[in-house]
Amino acid sequence: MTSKVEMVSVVIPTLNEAGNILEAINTIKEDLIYPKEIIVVDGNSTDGTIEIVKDTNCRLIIEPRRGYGLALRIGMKNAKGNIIVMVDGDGTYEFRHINRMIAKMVEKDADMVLATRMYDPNKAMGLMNFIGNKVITFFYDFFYSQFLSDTQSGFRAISHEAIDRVELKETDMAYATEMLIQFAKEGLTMIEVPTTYKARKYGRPKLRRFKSGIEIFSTIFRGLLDANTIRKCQGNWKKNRFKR
Ligand SMILES: Nc1nc2c(ncn2[C@@H]2O[C@H](COP(=O)(O)OP(=O)(O)OP(=O)(O)O)[C@@H](O)[C@H]2O)c(=O)[nH]1
Ligand SMILES: [Mg+2]
Repeated sequence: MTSKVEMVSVVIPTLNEAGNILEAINTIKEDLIYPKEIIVVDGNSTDGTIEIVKDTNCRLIIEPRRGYGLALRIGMKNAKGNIIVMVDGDGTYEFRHINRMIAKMVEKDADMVLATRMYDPNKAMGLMNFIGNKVITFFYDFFYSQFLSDTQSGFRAISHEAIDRVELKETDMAYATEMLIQFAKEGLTMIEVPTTYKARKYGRPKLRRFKSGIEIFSTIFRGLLDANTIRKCQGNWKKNRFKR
C-alpha cells in the first residue's frame, strides 16, 4: 500500500554507461517533483562512469561483484525513501514518466507500478527481446494469476515496505522476475503504466539472452515448487482484474 510520498529513492545500476548516465541523472533531477535521492550502484566500470557520477551529488556505491540483481539489491538496501524507483542507467527508458508512475501508485494504492513498453508506438524493443518477453510474461501471468504485459521492464516504482517483505536471492537478470513472483505470492498489488522506449545509443547490452532466458524460466518454475503457491495466488486474479 502506498498512500503518500515522503521521499523517492531512485536506484540505478550501471556497468560502463559513461555515455548515458549523466543524461539519466540530470533528467531525474530536473523532472522528479518529489523529495528524492539518486543512488548509483556501479559494477566497477572502466569507461569513466564512476568519475562522472562522482561529479554529481548522487550517492555512489561501488559493487565489484557482477550482477544486475545484486546491484539493485545493494542499492535498495541503502535507500531511505518510502518509494523506490529502479531504472536502468542506459537511457533506454523514459525517465520523465517517473512522476506519472508514482501518481498512479498513490491513486491506486499499489505496491508496485511497472512501466510497460508493450504499447510503445516506436516499437524500439528488438524482435528477439520482444518475443522472449511475451513468452515469459504469458507463463508468469498464467501461473501467478496476474495481468502484466511487460514482466521484463526494469523501470518500476516499488513500495519500500513491500520490498522489505520479500526475500530475493537472484543476482542477475532473473531478479526482476523473482521480485514479481514474490510479490504475487504475498498478494501485493502490481499495476502498469505505458511508457515509451528508446534503443541504446552508447555502449553494449550486458544482457546475455540465452543464459538469462534459462534463469528466468527456471525461476518461474521453481516458484511453483512451493506447495502453497496456487493457494497464495488464486485470489490475485479476481483482485487484479479491475485494478488498472
Ligand atoms: N552494477 C551493475 N550494473 C549492471 C550489471 N549488468 C548490467 N548492469 C546495468 O543494468 C542496467 C541493465 O542492463 P542492460 O545491459 O541495459 O540490459 P538490457 O536492458 O537488457 O539491454 P539493452 O537492450 O542494451 O538495454 C544497465 O544500466 C547496466 O549498466 C552489473 O553486473 N553490475
Ligand atoms: Mg537496458
